[in-house]
Amino acid sequence: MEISIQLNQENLQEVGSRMPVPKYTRAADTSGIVHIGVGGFHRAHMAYYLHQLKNGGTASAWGICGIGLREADTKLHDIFKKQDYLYTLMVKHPNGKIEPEVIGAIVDFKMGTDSPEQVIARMAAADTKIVSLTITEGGYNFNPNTGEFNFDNPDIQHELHNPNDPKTVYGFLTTALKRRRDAGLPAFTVLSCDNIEHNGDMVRKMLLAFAEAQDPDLAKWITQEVCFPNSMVDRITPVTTPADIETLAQNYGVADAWPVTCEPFIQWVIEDKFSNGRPAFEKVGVQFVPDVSPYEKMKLRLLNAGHSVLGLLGILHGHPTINACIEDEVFKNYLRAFLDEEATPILGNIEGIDLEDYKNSLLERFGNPNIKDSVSRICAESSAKLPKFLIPTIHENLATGGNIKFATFVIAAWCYNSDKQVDQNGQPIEIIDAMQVKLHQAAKQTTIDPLAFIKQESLFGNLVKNKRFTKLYTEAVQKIYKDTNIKKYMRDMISI
Ligand code: CS2
Repeated sequence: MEISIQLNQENLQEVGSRMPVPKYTRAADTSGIVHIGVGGFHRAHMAYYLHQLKNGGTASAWGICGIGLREADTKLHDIFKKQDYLYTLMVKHPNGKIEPEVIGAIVDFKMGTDSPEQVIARMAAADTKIVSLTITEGGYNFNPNTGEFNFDNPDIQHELHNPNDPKTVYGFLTTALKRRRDAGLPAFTVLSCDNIEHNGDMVRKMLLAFAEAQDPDLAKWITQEVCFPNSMVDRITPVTTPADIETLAQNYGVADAWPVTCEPFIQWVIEDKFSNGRPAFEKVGVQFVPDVSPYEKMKLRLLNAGHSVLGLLGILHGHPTINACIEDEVFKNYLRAFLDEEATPILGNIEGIDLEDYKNSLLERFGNPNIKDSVSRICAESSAKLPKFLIPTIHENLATGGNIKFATFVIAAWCYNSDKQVDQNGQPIEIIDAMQVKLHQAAKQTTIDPLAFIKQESLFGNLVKNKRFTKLYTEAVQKIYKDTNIKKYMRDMISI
């Protein structure tokens, strides 16, 4: 392949001879959507849907202004700016085929840490109609046990009293909404795209708790004017690796410092409640429904929980990726047994969905050998994920007398990983988790008190009081602490 061309607006035509590029005109001032948290997922999902819509000739007035609220977002901001906010999406098919395409839906990017004012101004601008979020499960600032807003966070305390120097999404949203109200502008929609059941209701409840404490009149206005649709989002988006950047340069001659890779599958189900208009996303396959709850629950309790089952057991066993887990018959059958015996019974009937087909397709997606989704991505921030993905399933099965052994064993593995931080071959496991220190402190008491890890009430609620659970859990941790060759225990549990 000839010398690589730098991906940017000026070179777009030339890049277009090597891969598909946007067919539409891009302008920084067409940003009806302001998006907080421009990770790989947003770029593979919402930005891609908008890109398709714009390519089809509709939505020309819509664009996305990305926002970073953490210092860590500076790296993307700097790279992105040099590329005029263009990036390559590399769709990776199971047969090895890669389909790269340049996405142009993001037309601007601002850092809240550099200048809160420019972010507030953008959100408060007359043409902003939607503020969407992918701030991760941990970004919502709630206590997982009580479900209430966490006022102890020092950033929250700061912005509560300094509305013009916001730090978190809540400070930015309230200050921008206040400006809109004072200027007589309509409110924007707050659209959560995170993996949380009732994600719209959740952000609404948290934002109102914050606004109530800051400015009760504003809270009233928000209650009346702002829509918070619930949505279910889905597309597996692994972490970009140096090999992906290399593939793009070598095979396609395009220099992109931060491409995004993803699976072919994509899904978005949203409640059609918008305060101030929306793009016609239904034209590109987005489903608008009156109630998204059954879809959310299905996805979180099957796909996301399934990921955590494979990730937490796989990392201890030494499997590097989710597809390596699926290639291992014991892991694959264990996952299927968890899905069939523990997750499915609590889902009930979901209208229009065949759960058998859904689970079969999940196993295929997880097994995509070209995706190489690392178990470390899945295990990252387990303390924010498991209270949403897996622990409620245990609670619900305990209440109905359902099976809990597969999920319980996963919790025991999580405890062991948090304590020892090595896999069964003695290789270090890097724990990436905002609660890493607390998890480690609790887990390392296990040999003295087998239930020490479960006593973390903010994660497990009152699980420690349930005898059926504690008996199974104690047996599971004792087994793992005795011998980390978990595969033999897993094999016994699925009897193959
Ligand atoms: C994963 C998700 O973070 C996780 O643990 O389960 O990122 C998952 O890949 C996406 O939700 C897929 O839509």
